[in-house]
Amino acid sequence: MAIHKGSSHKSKRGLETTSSELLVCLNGEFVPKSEAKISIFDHGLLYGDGVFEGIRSYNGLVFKLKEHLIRLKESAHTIMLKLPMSLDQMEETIIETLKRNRLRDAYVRVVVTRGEGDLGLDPDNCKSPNFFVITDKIVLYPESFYRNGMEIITVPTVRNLPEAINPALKTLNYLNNILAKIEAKNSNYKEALMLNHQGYVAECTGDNVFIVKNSIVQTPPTYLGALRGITRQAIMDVALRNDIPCQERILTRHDLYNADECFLTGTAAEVIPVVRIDGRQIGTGKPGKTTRKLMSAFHDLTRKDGVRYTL
Ligand code: PXG
Repeated sequence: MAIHKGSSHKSKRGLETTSSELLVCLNGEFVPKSEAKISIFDHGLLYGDGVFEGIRSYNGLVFKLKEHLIRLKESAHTIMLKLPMSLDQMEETIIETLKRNRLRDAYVRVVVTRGEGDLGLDPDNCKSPNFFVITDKIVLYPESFYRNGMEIITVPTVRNLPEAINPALKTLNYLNNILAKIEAKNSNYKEALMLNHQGYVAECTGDNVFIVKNSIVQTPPTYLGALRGITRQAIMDVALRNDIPCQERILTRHDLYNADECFLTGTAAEVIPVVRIDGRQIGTGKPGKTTRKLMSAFHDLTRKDGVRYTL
């Protein structure tokens, strides 16, 4: 990891250590990754009962930090999980973790679990939530996908029903997405297109989906079963600022197959062109002009917008 050589920290046992091991923040304490442990009775592990966020920092700027923390707070509120600290304190903790690891460019994972309980589901038996922050790197897709575009496939697993586990919630319960990912990987694809229970396009396992048709950028409304992606919103804002019309529209697979362009958005993936879906070529089969323009505008935005920190 990118901790500078000779960085020192106090471990849980109070020993001063010198290591290049990643430091994580667990319930307010900075500990080496190998010492960060939580109970096997934690309901986050036993039941996927908890919430999380994935955030990026670019060159010492944390992108859309407030938006991510608000989404975390809202997910927690809906599952009646009380966050263990204020959003301002969380912000400080995230920045401090980045600094301690001397990371200017990083992927940040923020997790709040229901905490340690007993073997029953009842969340009231969990005394206090566990909160941790991991700052690391993430590489989801090879560089060539960004240059040449990627291929995706529709999978049989449908996106969770909004009336069951609403996909707007970013909870630790990701099995719906993981099952879809497994189905894509079984067919040698790296990402899956997920439909909702009515057969409309919802999103991918870890990314929102967009098309461009007749110069109009379109993405499914989130009520059809998609996360309100922070990158999705950033792209919609960027499009409008660049005078590119952008709409939320109910989309079918037919709309995607016959789009001029298609791309996915996500914190980890950023903006990635899609050139083939279920064996159908999209547009020219190469990343489209609007997609490339949005990729570049998004890149510029991440270099100038965000919460600044210095190492
Ligand atoms: N939809 C889903 C289901 C997601 O999990 C996004 C869209 C994009 O949202 P943001 O706010 O990041 O623009 C996500 C987030 C992975 C992985 O390994 C992906 C996400 C989260 C955690 C892991 O692919 N994507």
